Amino acid sequence: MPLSGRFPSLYPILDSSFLAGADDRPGLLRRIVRELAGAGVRILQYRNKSGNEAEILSDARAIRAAAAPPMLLILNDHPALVAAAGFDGLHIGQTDMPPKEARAILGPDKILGLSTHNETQLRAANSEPLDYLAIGPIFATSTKANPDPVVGIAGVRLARALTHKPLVAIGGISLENAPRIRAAGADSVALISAIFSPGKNFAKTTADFLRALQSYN
Ligand code: TZP
Ligand code: MG
Repeated sequence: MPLSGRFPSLYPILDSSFLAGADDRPGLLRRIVRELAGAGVRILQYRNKSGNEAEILSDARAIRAAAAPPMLLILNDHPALVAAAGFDGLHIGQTDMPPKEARAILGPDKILGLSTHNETQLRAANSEPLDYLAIGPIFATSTKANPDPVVGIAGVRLARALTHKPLVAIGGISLENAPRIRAAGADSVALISAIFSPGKNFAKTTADFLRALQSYN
């Protein structure tokens, strides 16, 4: 579990749907990683809900090739590909394999995170071999298919009271609401559409978020 020091306050998640139709997919991945790293991002998740293993591995390797430490790279959903991609960890959800099984595949040195959506799941996750917990959706989101009910800022406060593990808030997070979420006790905010939407400047957007969150660092 190589998470040392404070969990990075900003956790961008690159969903593969953002890459659809790109003329130069590895080139776009390279540009994204370099712009985020240049802005100060220290953790990035790659999430692909539709591609086959070959596509996921190829994207992940392009991301790995462009990213230098200290940026931590987390793969969504595919424990068996983490080592092959040279990634630092895995993120799983409630319908994926149990954390202990994922940990057995990853070994002790990789980061493992789990999505939770309510008090029961948070309490259960506390005693699992997990390096961080995500809670959400905090606000309404159109990024995730069939999202659980929103938990709001009160859900962040409750989650903070229930776990000592690093806590990542996700779902509908914007530049405007991010500071309130951190103030409610989340260590980090995870973002998909706030960063990865057509026409966004990745470097500027992430720098704006890091600035908005910096009083909490
Ligand atoms: N899990 C809970 S909400 C969500 C996921 C993957 C989607 C977050 O996307 P956005 O665009 O930041 O609301
Ligand atoms: Mg999953």
